[in-house]
Amino acid sequence: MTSACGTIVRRLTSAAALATLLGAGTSSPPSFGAEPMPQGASDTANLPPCDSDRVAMCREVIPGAAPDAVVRGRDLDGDGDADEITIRLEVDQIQEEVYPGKFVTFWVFAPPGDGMVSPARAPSPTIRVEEGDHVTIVLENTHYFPHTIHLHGTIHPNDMDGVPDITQPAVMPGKSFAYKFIAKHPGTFFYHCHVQPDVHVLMGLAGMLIIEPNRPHNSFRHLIIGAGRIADLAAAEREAGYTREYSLVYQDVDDRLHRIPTLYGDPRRVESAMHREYDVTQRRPDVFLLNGRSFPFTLRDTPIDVAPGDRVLLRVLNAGESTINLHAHGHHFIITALDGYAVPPTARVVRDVVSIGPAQRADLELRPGSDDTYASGPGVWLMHDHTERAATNHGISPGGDTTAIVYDGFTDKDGLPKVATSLKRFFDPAYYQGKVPVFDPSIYHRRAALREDSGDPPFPTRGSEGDEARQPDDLAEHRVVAKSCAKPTSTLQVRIKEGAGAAAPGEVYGFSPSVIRTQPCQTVEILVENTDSIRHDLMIPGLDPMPVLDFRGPGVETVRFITPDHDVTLPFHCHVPTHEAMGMRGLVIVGKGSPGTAAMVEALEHGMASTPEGAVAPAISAATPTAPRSAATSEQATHLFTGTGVLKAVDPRSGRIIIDHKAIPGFMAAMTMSYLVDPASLVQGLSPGEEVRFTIDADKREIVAIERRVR
Ligand SMILES: [Cu+2]
Repeated sequence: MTSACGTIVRRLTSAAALATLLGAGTSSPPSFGAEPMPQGASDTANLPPCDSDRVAMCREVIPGAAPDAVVRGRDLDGDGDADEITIRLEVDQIQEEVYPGKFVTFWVFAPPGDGMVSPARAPSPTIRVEEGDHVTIVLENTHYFPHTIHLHGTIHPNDMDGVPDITQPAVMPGKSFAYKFIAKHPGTFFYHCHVQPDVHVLMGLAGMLIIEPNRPHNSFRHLIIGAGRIADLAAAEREAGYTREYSLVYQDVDDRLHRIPTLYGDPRRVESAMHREYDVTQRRPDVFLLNGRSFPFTLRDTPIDVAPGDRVLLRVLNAGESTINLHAHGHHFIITALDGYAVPPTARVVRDVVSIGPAQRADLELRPGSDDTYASGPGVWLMHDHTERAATNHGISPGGDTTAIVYDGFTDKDGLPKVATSLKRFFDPAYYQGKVPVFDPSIYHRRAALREDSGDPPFPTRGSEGDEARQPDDLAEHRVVAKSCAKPTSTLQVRIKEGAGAAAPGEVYGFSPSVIRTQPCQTVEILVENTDSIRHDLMIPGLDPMPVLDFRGPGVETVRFITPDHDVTLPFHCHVPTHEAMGMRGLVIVGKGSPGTAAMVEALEHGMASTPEGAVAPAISAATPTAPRSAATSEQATHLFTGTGVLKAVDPRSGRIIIDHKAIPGFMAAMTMSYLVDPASLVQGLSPGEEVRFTIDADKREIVAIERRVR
């Protein structure tokens, strides 16, 4: 990663990690006779990006992901496309706003992030490979629990089945494992974690796996973040006459389970609460998702865009625990495949409701148009699970996994379908908190107080437990508090360990030592030994320029920086999600440090968070129960900062941008960051490469205004 002023040092790949990637590592037995990679291919991060002319030895560019997240290897069958596909997946804990005001914590598989930026989102990415491909999925377990990947429905070797204890041990925190298989039968499949699946699958460690039939010159993207529209149809789909294709992943959430990881900071407490106290037989789903979102966000994220005459392939996976009964208004589905195997053309049935049980897949064909048989004509047509509770958000309608079939020309400037009245009230969090009357009160023709009723209602109600508040993210802890001094006068060299091999009792990952004492105006060189086969991302965010060292171990790399010219205490942490909470935090003490430093050191050594008065706030700690953001917070004065930068990626679906921004005085050093833009419609029309000026609300941690810069 580079930034405008080059302050971020990013080390990409260590020799040991590379050996693993190339199949020579000790973490897994090679299950097919891969020949050694050609010379000069040793650093995958330096491979060129894939383009249509270059079929082999290249890397796919995924905004926000490390350059070696998806690597295409050699063309083994000589038909003009790459047949060695290596995909790296970490396990991230993330929080997503699934409908207005509702934040849900997920565990997802995601490609490694690029420093400050992470491409992780719910659901786990859709993986696509070609029949005959030699596929390597490297699971780098960056999480604090053991995990595996089970390839559901595919033909693969027994020792690649990913079932802990039965076929192999689970992949421990800080370890990696390469799942290798040759893709056989083409179709729509499923991959998921098989450790404690009653919890891990439902937390989000599940995604769609598509095996495309083998065709010449069949190049396509191998990872679709967040599932959804598949823009680049593979050869066999084009051959079959399809013009558009969608990956649709349905999930249902019992939010009581998803709240647990944010309630407890100690992994032993999380284990006990999730795996022994939470009882899946008493499960009560209340959030229903299509591609990680509920209505109305589904309309923005996964509308089924069609045109008359299209033939649309919907690949549907039920990654939840309840059967879905998928229904389209005005259209009939033709069921072309079930569980990855084709329904013979003579046996195909047409349905307006398709029931899909947990883990099942159905390939459905839509024939938009106006033919009196399959389609009723252009417009905006609802498509939803006809299990009525699944069309609600915690019992308030409309919500859930509802989306719409939207004909071309029926999308508004704000990216939402053109509808008969307005969707505005559904974007107000108050609506789904039950604070807004469903019908306009003026229809009752009276303004008097409600008449008295008596007793408790004889029906189940929504319950009084508060919705999960948005977790504070780490932006606030990344504010610049000191500048490096201009003329260093001395030098200090320190060696530290990071990772599972440096964890203190009760922690999963750690730094050892975690307190580094320096002097003002000193050049500091920290030799960092990463004990793990995953990446750690050491960061000292309070210092400008910000020192960063992100590399995959095991191995040793160095980060250099110059301390400020005054006494100050600079907390540092690992920026990989959850690692800070699981023990990877420390302090650089310059001179005597900030007031209250002794208490911070004390807290660090006893695994407690502390924010002494006058000291730099230490990063959010595991031991701090997360207080819900009170209503008062939003009433306080907002803190607005203005910045400029160049757009690296724009996702109008979710209203997220990745921006390489210059220093934002008083707020943050120059760096590449991913931000939500609110409202999402502000990103309409912006594209990567454009220079923009933006205003960020430091409390909401969202960009609230953005405009193109006139050069
Ligand atoms: Cu880490």
